Amino acid sequence: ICSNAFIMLIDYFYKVGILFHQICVEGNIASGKTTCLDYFAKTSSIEVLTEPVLKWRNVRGHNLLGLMYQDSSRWGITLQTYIQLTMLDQHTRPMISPLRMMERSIHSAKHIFVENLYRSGKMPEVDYVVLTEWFEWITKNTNVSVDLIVYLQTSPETCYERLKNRCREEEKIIAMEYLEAIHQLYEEWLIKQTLFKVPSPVLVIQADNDMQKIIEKYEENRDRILTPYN
Ligand code: DCP
Repeated sequence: ICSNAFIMLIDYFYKVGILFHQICVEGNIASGKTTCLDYFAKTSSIEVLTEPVLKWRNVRGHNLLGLMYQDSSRWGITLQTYIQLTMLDQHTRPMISPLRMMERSIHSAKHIFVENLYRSGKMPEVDYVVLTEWFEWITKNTNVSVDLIVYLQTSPETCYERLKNRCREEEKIIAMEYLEAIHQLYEEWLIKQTLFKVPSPVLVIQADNDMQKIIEKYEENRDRILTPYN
């Protein structure tokens, strides 16, 4: 009985967001999010959830990411519906450590990527409205809260260079304009804060520099990132 009560108490704390510190790393495509997560995974005792890109590339044999880049007007809604599901799964997964860092969030999926498809005329209003209804239901009825956003701020040019170097097959088609559009939305959302409600405080890390300098910045900001209620 005692251990059941303890589990229920921890579950309650998790649901209301007490005791747990959930950090999301945000930034443009190829801004260095995975490297950031890997670094903190290696140098501290936190739980790290990387983005489920592998799932998006193989949903029962279908490559949704590839389809979206081939024809975003047709497949944008398909990919984003699935991404919303995988993000919901990540946010609501019971935490196995008091500190958790995850790559992106359900919030940026909606406010950046869905928004970009809609604004660029690649997603019809009807699809946008349905995804919005889903998103609003999820944010109202489940705990997808975030305690801190670490925003890796880069220039679109840097991301373009990194993207070319890493050569992910589906992404060969990505043009500079796409990275610029994503960058603008991130700046409006997290810096100007004029786009949508920001779900948590934001810590900005300049991530245009080489790896060594960026790691120095992670070290300088380690306490601010990993200490709850800072
Ligand atoms: N993507 C998308 N819609 C989303 C989230 C991501 O279309 N809601 C796409 C953009 C990329 C791919 O998925 O082509 C992987 O996304 P990320 O930029 O998040 O992952 P990276 O591995 O590129 O991040 P980084 O290089 O910063 O580690």
